[in-house]
Amino acid sequence: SVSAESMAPSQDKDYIKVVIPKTEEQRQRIESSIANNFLFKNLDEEQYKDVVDAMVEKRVADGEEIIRQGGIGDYFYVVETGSFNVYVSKNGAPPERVMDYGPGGSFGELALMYNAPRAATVVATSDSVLWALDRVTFRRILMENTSRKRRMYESFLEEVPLLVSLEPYERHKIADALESIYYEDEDLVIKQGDIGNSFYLIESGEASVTKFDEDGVEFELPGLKKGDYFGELALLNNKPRAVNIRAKGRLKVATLGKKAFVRLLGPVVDILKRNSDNYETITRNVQQ
Ligand code: 1OR
Repeated sequence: SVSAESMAPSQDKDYIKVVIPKTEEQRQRIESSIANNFLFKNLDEEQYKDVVDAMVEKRVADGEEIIRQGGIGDYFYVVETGSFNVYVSKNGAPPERVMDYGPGGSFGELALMYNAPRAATVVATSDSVLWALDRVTFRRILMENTSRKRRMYESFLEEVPLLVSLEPYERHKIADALESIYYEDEDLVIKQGDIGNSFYLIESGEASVTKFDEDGVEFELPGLKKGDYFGELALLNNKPRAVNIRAKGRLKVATLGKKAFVRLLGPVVDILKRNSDNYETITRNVQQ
């Protein structure tokens, strides 16, 4: 009999791998540049090697334009060192600065994913080092995961009240960083007094909220439902978790790690802070 492995369809390998020779030192610099980048998560060993093999080092000077809005998409870029500004011009208006990138950031995926013109202009704001990945390798290895995740979270994130003021692209970046976790009825999601490392959005189900008062008596606070968020307080203030949160029935949450929370939710930090000002009032009202 023939083993399944030897029957692997040959059309799967119907491409020529891009291999740009590089030194061990370069490989290590690529590895640390992509270590915390969500688009490179969940690659298997071969995919990881193919991506590293295909990357090209690109040194750019302060002021150099890497991508021009309206241009054709050729490469996807990861920042090793340096800094970049992003400008968008809408309907012929003068370009406005919408974003910036530093080490570990990445840009230029949109035109490659959607066969669209470049959506923005990206300019170096210091002498910088980039790693460029060609369009074919990007599409073969990184695209599926990325677009699947963006699609999966898109409609949910559109309906989270906290995030309505964001640009669609900002929600896409959040989707890249999210991971879903399921809890069963009564499972403890957050424990009062613990150190906080994650932020949570409720994708489905409900959660109950309780708090221990100074005498160690646990009392109930208003619960949480789909579209609500929690876990921001400990991250905003670097304080222990203020309450207990438990699943009420089956609960599905999307979580964001602390670094991603700081980077991606910057634009709504004022809303988060304003909303958290109400927590004390709510607690006092419940305790009375
Ligand atoms: P690209 O291939 O279109 C330009 O080339 C890149 O700039 C783009 O991929 C993104 O990686 C990146 N809208 C669109 N593209 C953006 C944006 C952006 N920011 C960075 N890029 N907006 C900024 C959201 C804060 C929306 C502005 C209306």
